[in-house]
Amino acid sequence: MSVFWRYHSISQKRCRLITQKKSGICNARNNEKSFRCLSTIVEQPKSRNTLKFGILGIGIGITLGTGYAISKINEARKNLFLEGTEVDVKLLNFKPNVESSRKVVSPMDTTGLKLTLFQYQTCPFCCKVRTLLDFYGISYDIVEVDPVLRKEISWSRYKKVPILLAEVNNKYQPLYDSSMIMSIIASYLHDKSISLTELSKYYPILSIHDESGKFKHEVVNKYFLMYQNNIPEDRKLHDIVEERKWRKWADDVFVHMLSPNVYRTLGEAYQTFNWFSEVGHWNEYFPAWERAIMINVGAIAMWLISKQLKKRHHLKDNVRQSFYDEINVWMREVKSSGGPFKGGSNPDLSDLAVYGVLKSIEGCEAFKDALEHTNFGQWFYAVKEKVDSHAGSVYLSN
Ligand SMILES: N[C@@H](CCC(=O)N[C@@H](CS)C(=O)NCC(=O)O)C(=O)O
Repeated sequence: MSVFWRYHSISQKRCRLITQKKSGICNARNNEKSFRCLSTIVEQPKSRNTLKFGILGIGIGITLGTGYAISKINEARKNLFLEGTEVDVKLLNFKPNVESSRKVVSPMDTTGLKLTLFQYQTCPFCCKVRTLLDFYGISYDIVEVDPVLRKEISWSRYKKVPILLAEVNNKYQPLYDSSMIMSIIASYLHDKSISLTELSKYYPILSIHDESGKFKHEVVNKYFLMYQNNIPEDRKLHDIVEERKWRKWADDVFVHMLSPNVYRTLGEAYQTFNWFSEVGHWNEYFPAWERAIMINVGAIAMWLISKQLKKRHHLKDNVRQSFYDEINVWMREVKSSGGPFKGGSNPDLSDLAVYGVLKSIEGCEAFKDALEHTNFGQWFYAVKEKVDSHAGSVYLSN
């Protein structure tokens, strides 16, 4: 209505101007007559303009649609060309110019490793890596990454976290993917004569299309430890295979229980993001405007996305039930291996991986509900005690 009114009053003005120009006389009667004669005409430009705008809109739509389709076709062609090729991970000559947010210093650390972890405090994959480093008592710097703008990792072509940057012979080796990072560090602790850079060659990153045709980067061997023909005497082959299997389960199955549960409702999504902000010390690292974007955009986006994730990973309508079911699957495994851990009397890498995943939601409603409705609490707090006391540091002297 208001749009029409504006159009009409503009048309009246235009009408007067045209009349004045044509007659050359500024005469009220003339104007009125001219307006009357033109007022029928102004309705025609309106429909012509509507048609013009319509055609223009369709034209823009077709152009944008075609542009998008062409860019998708080109991307698909490029990805097809990359199928089966190895991603070239370059050593950096300089450390990226990003200030570390905080340092985790362990007095037990004898590794000499100089590590910087680019992370989100509550990302399950980052929690897995921190759990491993803390368990072994390895010192590291942390760079907290803004999950929306991600400017702290603008130096990297890989745009996910965690990224562990290791100083090796005055250069910087970026290590990607939480499971690969865990395997590389554990392999290094087993035999420190092989550098992290050399070890990383056992974990090539390949460009592939998965079974659904989606293009992705796959880290080969990421669940394998490189024992170099020297399997520790206290490890049986069965334990090694089991450890691999359950680490993979943590990534392929268990982690997918989290988002639909912690972002189940908009209220829960906001509660989750406020807890992320609290434990991630966002008020120390990010200005208020950036924090507001992170919390509001994050909570609304994740609440919406979690509905698709629920479908994609086949969770029950009552998503909590699926979460409890998987926790029970895990606890049965822990029990069957004699406990208190899956690894026996000490946590193995699968204990650390599953613990890391759960740790990432420790302050959420879903975690509290799971404590009440399942019996994982005893195992969880036993692992926590081992991690917080750096119980794995006894292996550093190897
Ligand atoms: N397979 C990777 C997954 C890492 C991952 O998905 N990280 C998420 C944070 S929880 C991320 O950075 N997402 C950013 C994005 O997908 O754009 C790993 O295990 O490290």
